[in-house]
Amino acid sequence: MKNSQAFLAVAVFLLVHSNVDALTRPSSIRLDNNSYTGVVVAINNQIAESDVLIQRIKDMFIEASKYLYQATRKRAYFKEVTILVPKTWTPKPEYELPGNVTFDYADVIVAPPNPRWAPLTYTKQYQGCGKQGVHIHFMDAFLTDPNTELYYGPLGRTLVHEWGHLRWGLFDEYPDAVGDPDNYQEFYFSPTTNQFEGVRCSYDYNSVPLIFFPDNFFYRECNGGPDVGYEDGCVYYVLVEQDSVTSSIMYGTYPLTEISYFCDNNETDTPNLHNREAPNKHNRLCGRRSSWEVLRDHVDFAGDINQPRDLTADELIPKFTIVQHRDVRVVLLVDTSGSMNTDNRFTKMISSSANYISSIVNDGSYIGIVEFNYLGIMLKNLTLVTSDDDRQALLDALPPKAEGSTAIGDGLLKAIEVLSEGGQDPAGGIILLITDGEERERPFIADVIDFVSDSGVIVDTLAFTQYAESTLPDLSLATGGKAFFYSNEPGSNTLYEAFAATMERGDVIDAEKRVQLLGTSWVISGGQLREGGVFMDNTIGKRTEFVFSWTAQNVIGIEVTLTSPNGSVINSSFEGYGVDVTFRLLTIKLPGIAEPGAWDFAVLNSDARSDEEVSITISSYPVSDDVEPIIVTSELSGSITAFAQGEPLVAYAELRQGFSPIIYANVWATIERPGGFPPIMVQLLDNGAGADITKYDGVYSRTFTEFTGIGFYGIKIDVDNNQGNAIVIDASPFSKARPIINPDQVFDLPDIGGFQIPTPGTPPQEPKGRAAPMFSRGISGGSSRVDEVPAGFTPGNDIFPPGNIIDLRVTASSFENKTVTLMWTAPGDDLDLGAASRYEIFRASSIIALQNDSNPDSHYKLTSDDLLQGNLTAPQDYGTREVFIIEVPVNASSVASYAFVMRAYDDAGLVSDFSNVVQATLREYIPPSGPSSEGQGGLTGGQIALVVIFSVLGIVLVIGIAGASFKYLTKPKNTKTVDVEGENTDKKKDGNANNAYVVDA
Ligand SMILES: [Ca+2]
Ligand SMILES: [Ca+2]
Repeated sequence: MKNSQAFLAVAVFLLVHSNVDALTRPSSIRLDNNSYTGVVVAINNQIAESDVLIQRIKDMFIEASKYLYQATRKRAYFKEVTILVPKTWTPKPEYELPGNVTFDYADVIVAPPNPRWAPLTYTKQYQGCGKQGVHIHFMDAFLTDPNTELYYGPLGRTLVHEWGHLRWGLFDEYPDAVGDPDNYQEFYFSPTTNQFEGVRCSYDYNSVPLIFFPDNFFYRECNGGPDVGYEDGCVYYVLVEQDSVTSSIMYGTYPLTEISYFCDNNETDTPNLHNREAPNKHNRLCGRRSSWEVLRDHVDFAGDINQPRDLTADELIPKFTIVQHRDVRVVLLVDTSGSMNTDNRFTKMISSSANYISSIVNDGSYIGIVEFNYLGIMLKNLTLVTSDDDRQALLDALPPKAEGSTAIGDGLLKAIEVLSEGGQDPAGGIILLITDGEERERPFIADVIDFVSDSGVIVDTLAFTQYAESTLPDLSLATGGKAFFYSNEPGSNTLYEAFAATMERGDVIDAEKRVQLLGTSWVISGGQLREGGVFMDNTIGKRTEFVFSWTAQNVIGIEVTLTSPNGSVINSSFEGYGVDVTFRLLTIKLPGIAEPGAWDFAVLNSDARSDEEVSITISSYPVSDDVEPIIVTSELSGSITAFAQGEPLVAYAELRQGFSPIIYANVWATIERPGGFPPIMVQLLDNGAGADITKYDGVYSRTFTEFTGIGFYGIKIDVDNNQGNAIVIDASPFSKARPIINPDQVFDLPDIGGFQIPTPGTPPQEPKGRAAPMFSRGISGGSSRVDEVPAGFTPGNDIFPPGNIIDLRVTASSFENKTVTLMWTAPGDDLDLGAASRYEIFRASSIIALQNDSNPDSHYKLTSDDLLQGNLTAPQDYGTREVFIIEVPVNASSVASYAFVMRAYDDAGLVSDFSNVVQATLREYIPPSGPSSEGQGGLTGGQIALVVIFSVLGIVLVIGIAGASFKYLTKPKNTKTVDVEGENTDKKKDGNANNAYVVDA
């Protein structure tokens, strides 16, 4: 295999990674000279081999490049795109080596569906407005099924919409019942026009207010009107035929050929003018700034860079490089300098290396070993692991002792040499660098970082204690690697995690991924027993291992007893119970499939005289290919945290089974801190507030603010089922983005990849799910480094204000009682932690009045006299739902409207930014609702077919609003003519001001 790889290595495509307000995940996207490069599309290894799919991806980018160039008014296009195909596909000569391209860090993934969004494409975004997201997720059928383009418009346009989410941190401008359920509304009252308006951007759409009755399967014009509002369930239905509108791409109606741009704030350019009043997610998270206002502050365009440039059609065609996953090659680069003898660092490193070689390395991987002290020394060349003998040969090569200086740079060069043996290209090889000390010998990391990065190797770094070289995260970042921190304190076990991460780069399918149930460390006093447990869920159970390491030399330091869920006891007499005194490892391997349920373990320090440090790692593998395992991944806001500039550290954990998000789970982060301070635990929440921008997407978020000084902050994530409450999302039976079609043509919509296209106007429902199995997981969340603290800082200082309220909303209003009910999630004293001390709530006539005024606090500030419920001076703890009922003056005859904005203070007088602004409408007249007043109501499911058949003759509904009559009729399935381009001859404008139209039979 080695030789054939060398022959195939016609070229290696290397990506330069950078840190653009990124997460700890590396990104190689750049915009230079109007050209996007470093864009990675990765195809999941569960996707069947398909040349058509590759071609569709290429076609999509070719189209997207032109559309992006137009949409950015000649400022950006796609120049270079790398497509990563899985190892499971047949190798081809044109597939290049993957270099440092991996599936996990790709920008666009083609993968099995996430049922929360399927069949639609979505962008996973952890952070917020203006920040880069995680990836765009296409279901493969969405790319290959011709129905996609019929109903959702050209793929290239879909991609540019998603690119707005991914690269620039823009959000959807359409009402989104799935992605933004708490804030979903179709219409709002505009104090500017004094009318009820549909949520949209720009204003210039032709539309009709329609209500859909899924049980009867028909539409009719909504009761109500622009002056009084519409009945519940009414949707703003965008028509296929438009006159002047040209924006916006983030509104999602790009199937209309007219839609060519992102909204801007130029008041004279109405077809592209941003709608600042619309209560959508974009306005809520981006402070009501238009897409272009966000873009002009983005690193791609800030400072007037990438100004418009004329390019030919040929120049806009991207260059594609296809690369393929290869075998995993790892060099362990271990620090054997004298300082490693301190605090048992060396023994722990060797124990975990031995465990890695024995248990974690997958068959078919290549492993080499290099040590460094005064210089780098090869201990074992790259060895293909296929047998126990291969593993033993590697174990025998582990270094026996540590002494001397620290030459990290030379170690890196030696490791690259090992990866280059036999003329192989080192690109794509992984170096796991484990070190505890500052560099003493040249070359330093800084001397070799460019060479290392150019060679295409990936360097994962494991910082061993606070003293570890502070350029390690930079080295990981520059090479697309991951930075780990091991504190050497009780509770920390990232040592094992860092090793396991190397295998995950090997294109392992989920069904073959190692799952870590627990990773921790304990100090057990002499002669004492300590007990713990894990829950073995029914998705895993193969190759289950309980691994314990101890530190005392040349003795068996511990004894372990396991108790299975049915009460069987496993001890040293068990066949799978093994002890290795040389590497200080006690391993219990369970044969077959481990019994699901609660496994308890007890560890005895058998030496009565001294304390023992015990590391514990419990892992298993998915039980079969048919059951998808529960996977937990995590990210931090950055591998470096600018605390001195007031930046907090944000932890994110994502929980899924296959690609289905798991919600309502219990997720905790433990953060280890420098300076000898105890670790802090915070609960991560999927609540759509504070640091969490999307509710119920299976991404749990929380800020951490309790810094104790300069050094590494290591994160551990623990997850469980929350006492049986966790749910795996199966389906969201609602279309977040609607296909743009005539309402008389929506019958019998096809499916895409097995997911029915939801009929536009289908009433939103809660996501559907199934109970998650009982499970528990404990993983490392990586680490972040603080280089500088604010002037005069001592731990405990109040540095952070309360968090910004991003989910303020109006949940009720009463014209009769003259009340408005506001709801939001309480911020903390320090961002997401604790409780604030008081709230300020301002009331104005309109959102525009607030926005046009540079001092929102010049508007009326509520006092306790205005409140029927709620207390301005007693905010609740972070994450608690606040409900305030506010009395407002109502002088108008039928409709009154107020905008509200608020902020929170802490006890140190620090204040949050203003919240999102909401507009409350109080109206006297509530339009009646129901299927219709013409006897169409009450149709049962069995009668739907009759409706469809009779509709050939025309079921005519007459609605008596303002004297206008509109007709809608259903059509039989066989007459369906889908036309998204507005060429349909069945309809014509009726010419009235509402732009509603009549459908003739
Ligand atoms: Ca979330
Ligand atoms: Ca504070």
